[in-house]
Amino acid sequence: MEDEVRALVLELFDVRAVKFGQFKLKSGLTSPVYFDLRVIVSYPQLLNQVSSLLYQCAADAGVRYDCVCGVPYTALPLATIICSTKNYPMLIRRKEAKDYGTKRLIEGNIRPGDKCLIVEDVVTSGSSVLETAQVLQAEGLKVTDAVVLLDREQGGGAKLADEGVTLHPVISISTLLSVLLSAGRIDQEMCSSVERFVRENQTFRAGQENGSVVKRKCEELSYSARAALPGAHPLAARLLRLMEQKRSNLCVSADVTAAAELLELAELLGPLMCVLKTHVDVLQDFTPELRDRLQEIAHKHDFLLFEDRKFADIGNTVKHQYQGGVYQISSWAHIVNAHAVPGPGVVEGLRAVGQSLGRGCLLIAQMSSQGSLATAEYTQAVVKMAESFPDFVFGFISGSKISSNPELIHMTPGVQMQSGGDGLGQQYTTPEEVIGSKGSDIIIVGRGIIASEDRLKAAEEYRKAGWEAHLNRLSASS
Ligand code: S5P
Repeated sequence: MEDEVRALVLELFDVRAVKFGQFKLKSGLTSPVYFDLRVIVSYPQLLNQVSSLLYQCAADAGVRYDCVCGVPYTALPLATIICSTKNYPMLIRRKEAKDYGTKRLIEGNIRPGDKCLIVEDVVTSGSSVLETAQVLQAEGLKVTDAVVLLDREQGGGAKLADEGVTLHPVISISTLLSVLLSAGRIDQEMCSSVERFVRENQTFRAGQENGSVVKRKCEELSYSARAALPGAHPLAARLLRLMEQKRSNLCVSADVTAAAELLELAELLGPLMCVLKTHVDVLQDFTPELRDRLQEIAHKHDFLLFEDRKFADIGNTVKHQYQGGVYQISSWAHIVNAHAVPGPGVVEGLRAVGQSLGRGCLLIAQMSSQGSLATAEYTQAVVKMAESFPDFVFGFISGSKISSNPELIHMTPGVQMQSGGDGLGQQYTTPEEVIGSKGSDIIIVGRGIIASEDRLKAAEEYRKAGWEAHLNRLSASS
């Protein structure tokens, strides 16, 4: 296969499916190499050649499978050719987020228990392959292997292995570089620059500690390092910076019904928290003066205001709900949140009001309540939606870390010192678990503090527990 791979690398270079220069990636990073394998559909012979090598790669590795699924979209024609020429049934994964919930996620005849081979064009972090594997597994299929044309060797193989999927690459980036270098298509300087980029942009590695395999995400950065990332939303950057300065990842959920009590809490706990979360519609005496006072106190103690309004309507309606009415939320709340269930229109409506004011939005990807209907597919679709509004959505309400993008912030409600519930469906997890094991960034604590006899003391205990869990997580990953 070596000669065939060598010929293929040169051909990919010649049709500009592999490019060298300076390319801004979705993550905001500038990469010296870029792969655009979509172009190969214009070269039927190349398309056949790639498909045949993918098939051969799985065969050489002794992989047995009953059906094949291509990761949408570039790998779809490749999977089609493999299935049609080698006589395998094919499955198609739907990708359109807007169809989740109403349409099937997989098209084709699913036979639970069958083994499905995944086909992909390029792997960087491995998350697209993993997502496809999870959707297939949710339908009862077994997924243990994936073939990929090009592995960028940035940690995708290790991440997939960690999730029980073996990656079989036809071409690794090191092979690609050595073929192009020896053929004189690139010079040593370019080769070294790509090698350096690959080395410095690893997304995952697994390490041994105390004899057990520990997952280590290399993107485990301090809050201030994340604030400095080029793609961080300005509000996220501000929040991450103040978290570092105040040594606090505590958001207090001030669910009280009297304005005076809310102001008292803001003043008392201001120095300890990074965010004050409100439900202004439960106040019996909301006034425009309250808004002004809250803003003054937030400014004085350097925390952000988060109105937990959970918008969930069509774009035009949420626009009015955000801007107008009695509460005029957009005029004072730095942060709001929204359910993704109406589709992207809800974010577009909110963004039309909030973006020019420098506001930001969190999407609700999971809920802490028992029996929540947010399935794994729903959560994945929310992550996708967030990624498509980087100028307004800067994170999630979720039970755990659901996106490996360090520019996005995860805030987790349902936190108390003891796990348990409240008799009305709320489920509690401890700060150590939320920040330490589940990888979230901010704990949202309501009654754990509000119902305590000494609110200041309780808030300090939560701040300390959340912060120490964060420091422990950082040191475990270094
Ligand atoms: O899934 C969720 C999302 C939110 S924002 N579960 C939640 O509990 N919340 C909010 O967090 C909820 O509305 C309340 O304001 C707070 C939790 O309060 P606690 O008293 O149970 O800590």
